[in-house]
Amino acid sequence: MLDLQHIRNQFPILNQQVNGKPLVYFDNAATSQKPLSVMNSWEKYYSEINANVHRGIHTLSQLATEEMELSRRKIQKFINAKNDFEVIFTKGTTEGINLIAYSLTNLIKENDEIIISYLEHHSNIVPWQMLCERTGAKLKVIPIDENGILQLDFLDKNLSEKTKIVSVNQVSNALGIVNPIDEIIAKTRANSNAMIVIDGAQSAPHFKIDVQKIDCDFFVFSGHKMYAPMATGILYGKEEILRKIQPFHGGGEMIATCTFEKTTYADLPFKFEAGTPNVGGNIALGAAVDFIENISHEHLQNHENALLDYAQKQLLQIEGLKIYGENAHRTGVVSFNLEGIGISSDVGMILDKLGIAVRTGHHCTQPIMNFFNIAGTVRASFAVYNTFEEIDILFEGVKKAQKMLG
Ligand code: 7TS
Repeated sequence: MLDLQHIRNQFPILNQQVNGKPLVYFDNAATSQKPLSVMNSWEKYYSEINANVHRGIHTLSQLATEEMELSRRKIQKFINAKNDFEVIFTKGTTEGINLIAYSLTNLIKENDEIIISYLEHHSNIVPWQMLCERTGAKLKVIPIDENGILQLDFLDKNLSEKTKIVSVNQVSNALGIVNPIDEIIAKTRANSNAMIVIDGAQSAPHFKIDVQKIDCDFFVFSGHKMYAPMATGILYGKEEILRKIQPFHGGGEMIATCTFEKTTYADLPFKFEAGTPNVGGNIALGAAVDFIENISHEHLQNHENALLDYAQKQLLQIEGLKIYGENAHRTGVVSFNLEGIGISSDVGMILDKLGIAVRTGHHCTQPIMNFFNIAGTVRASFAVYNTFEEIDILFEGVKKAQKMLG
């Protein structure tokens, strides 16, 4: 069993009043709160170690380098990458996907095809559109049904030797739907030579990730959604492909030799890590991995699934409340609207007055909102420190909002 009070004690931010009410933080899909161990790791780095990495022979620089590389190895184990140099520090999922899309430019030609899905966050749409603009490639989109479930027969009809990239998320941020990436990857491997990119922004905080078992070519996620500081993230890439593709940013640290005539690039992972990295953040991301592993994925997931089941059961008692993706396999998110209340932020504002933090609007997934013909939803998203009592507070809050706005 999870010792919830012990866990909550590690998140001092939760222990406060907002608008005169105890804070109920249900905006974890946007960013999670940070435990003391992560904050202590950050503080220790800046108060005892701070120095630039990979470039100094002095003691602090070596210490900073050791700590950051230790964190890289923790993350390697966390996602079961074969090699630590396949783990590249980024500032988040957005940067990771942009890096891949840019670095693949030379391998993509006119009329090649890139497949994404209807459930993607804008950051798994726009970088591919930009790649299409640079190269003349075409973007294709796996459709969804009214439950938000991906229609995979689309892949049977559309995968071909023209398909060069398939990029999908493992969990949808707007609806919480868990996508069948095993099936998507199996179909892709069987019917094309496409590279497979998995956006794990909403899965890495919840699931055990095994990139070798998944057999993806790239896996990207954000540290700040899994208890680590802002502007941290990871791009995993298979060695063979990382060696083949061009760097994203040019500059310090990513070169082997540099003359005005020609520059050769550093080995992995440094080829993709130009400039001074977020050393303190990258080290604290290792502390966030420790935090999750100390709880264990099993406990974390059991608790989060129980929260979701309870939230859904409670909210569905409210007449006129519609949950999007209600019948799909979901994790961590409940996304809903109240009949007759078209502006989700009106509900969000009332909930805020009650101390409840939810996200409202399109959640950077406008195509999903267009599909359902809505401007946005109210989204409550859960983390390991959330409680059933907090869901009761949400339930009462939504009923109150309905009364006030109805
Ligand atoms: N992909 C998915 C599936 C996401 O949920 C997000 C962020 C991103 C990519 C981008 O991550 P970033 O860390 O680079 O910003 N999603 C959300 C959200 O749902 N609310 O705020 C940010």
